[in-house]
Amino acid sequence: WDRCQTPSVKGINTTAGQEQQVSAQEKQVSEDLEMPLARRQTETLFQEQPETGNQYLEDTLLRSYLKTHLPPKVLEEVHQDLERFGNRLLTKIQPLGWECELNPPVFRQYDAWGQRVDRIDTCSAWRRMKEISAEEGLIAEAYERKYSNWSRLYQAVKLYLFSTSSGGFNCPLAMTDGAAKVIESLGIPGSLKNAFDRLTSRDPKKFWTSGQWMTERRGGSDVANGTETVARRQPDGTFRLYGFKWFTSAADSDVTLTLARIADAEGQCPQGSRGLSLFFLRVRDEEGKLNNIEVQRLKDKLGTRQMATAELWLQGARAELISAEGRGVACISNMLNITRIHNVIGAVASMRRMISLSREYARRRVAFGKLLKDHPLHMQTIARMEVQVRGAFLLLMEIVRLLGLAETNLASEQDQLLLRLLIPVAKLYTGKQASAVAVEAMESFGGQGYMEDTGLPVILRDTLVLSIWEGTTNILSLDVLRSLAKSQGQVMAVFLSTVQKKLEVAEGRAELAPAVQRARGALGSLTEFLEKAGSEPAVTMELAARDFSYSLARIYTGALLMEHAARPDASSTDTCAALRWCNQELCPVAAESGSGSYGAGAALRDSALVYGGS
Ligand code: UCC
Repeated sequence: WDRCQTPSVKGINTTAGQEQQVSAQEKQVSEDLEMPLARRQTETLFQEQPETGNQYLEDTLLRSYLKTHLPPKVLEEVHQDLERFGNRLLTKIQPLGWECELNPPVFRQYDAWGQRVDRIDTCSAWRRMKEISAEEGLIAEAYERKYSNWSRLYQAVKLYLFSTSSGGFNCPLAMTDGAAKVIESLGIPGSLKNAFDRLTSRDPKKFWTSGQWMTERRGGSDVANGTETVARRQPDGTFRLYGFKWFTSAADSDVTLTLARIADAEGQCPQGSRGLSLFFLRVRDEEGKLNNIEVQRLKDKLGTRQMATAELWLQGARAELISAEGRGVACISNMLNITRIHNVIGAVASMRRMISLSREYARRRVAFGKLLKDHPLHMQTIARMEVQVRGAFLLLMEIVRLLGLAETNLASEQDQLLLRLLIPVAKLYTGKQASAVAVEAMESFGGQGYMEDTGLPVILRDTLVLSIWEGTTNILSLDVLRSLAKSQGQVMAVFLSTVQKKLEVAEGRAELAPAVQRARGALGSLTEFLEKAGSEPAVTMELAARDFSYSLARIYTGALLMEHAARPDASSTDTCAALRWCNQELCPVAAESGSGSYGAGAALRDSALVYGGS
């Protein structure tokens, strides 16, 4: 919040008890009334500014999760580092994040003498974020594996704490992590060793970030048909790329991965998904000159304005083929799965930040003669958001726990299947949750929430992209179906048995019984739906994809909340969160199916509703 304070606004920095605050306010009001009118008009000290402290120390759910799951020795070290990092975020990094917002990147196409330069100038705070990312090991941690399978989770926790203070630097970090993952999954070929070392470096002077240039004019979601970029083979075995990339996030990155079609001797290119191959390229050379790339313009975005997103012409950019020919999509999906996890991190972090600010504001702001926190309806609203963020947080932890196991060869086949399924489920669900929570939390500040200089609209704008970036909700729902088809249904068997096991753990706690019962009912409805859908035309599953994915998200998250609430040292708050989560419709796909939303004629009826018709 500190970062959001403009010099013209005076905040009240009291930490005194609330009663004192109320009486201080009353005193202020009576003093105001005695003031000459002119002074009253210039006085700005009349709103309470919420203040949060060390994010790590204040996050009770995060701390209880780490205490429950990490081995004691790891916990001890991690705790110390996170407490230190929490202080650094509060005192140093948050103000830099705000500077990034105030000084967005500027594109300069020509220099003063008419030379084409295509420079993207970023502010010093943005460049400092890059150094901090290296110093803090925000990528390195996951690849050094100092804490074996727990390293990935630890990295995710640091990124979660960093996210809303990062001034948008979480975006290049997501893609950098994705690029490192792709290179690692290729066995770190010699030609990419230097790049891998730099992408995973703790040395700010060496550290590189990566882009992910997937989107072209004809294809944001439909990459297979929309990618027009052509790769021409050179005598030395490298390639030159020709094409137009329509959205390139963090275009100031050092390197990138991108897709293109390799032309044959006649200049013909294979079409479709199997015609795409994956390339690695340096964006600039040692002198900073672009690699036969022209920047057309920077995008004028609703949010993430701290970060340069550009339209780029590739005019013979020198690149290295890194996938097998025609295996570009399969190869880059390693990157997509990592950036989708980062998307989940961003979603949970945004929710947590907005709720923390809202909670603090309610401790200070007086309305109708009492603090907001003493208005039951206001508290109910924040409590509902708290249930959402708790569920999303546990889902995130589950995914990075599984990823950590997979990356250290400790994952069973079931763990791997579950991970493949839960990534799109979590990405699509938390993206939507975060947008809803950010809007609700903004409202909890009344008109203040709508004011630019409070910083709240920045968080809102930057949150709204999360359901679009890295695949929209519908595309991710179809990816959920892809994971089912590819595993020939095995993934569902693993899902069902894992939830069952968690429910068995929760059964030991009598107070969780209503939640267990509802989750069992939802599992039954889900199974019944799948059995029926198996004999329906394919369009049924396509129409059901989103509701089906929501059902998986709600059921699995409910099971995680119950599991957390069944720990020996669980609090009544943990139980309450699990019960409340499970009180919602856990299996919307079964409910909708019953009302004929996916059956014969449903698509025509939807179309008639949208466009009119009989
Ligand atoms: O939006 C962007 C901005 C970047 C900003 C980054 C910051 C984010 C972090 C935020 C932090 C706060 S970049 C562009 C984003 N674009 C997308 O996400 C693309 C969305 N479209 C899809 O995901 C589609 O589903 C496609 C492109 C993957 C569909 O392609 P295809 O070629 O039609 O799909 P196929 O034929 O089904 O899959 C080809 C292969 C198959 O493997 P094989 O051939 O062995 O059977 C699939 O199983 O790829 C495999 N595959 C996957 N494998 C496809 N998707 C996956 C997956 N998710 N995991 C594993």
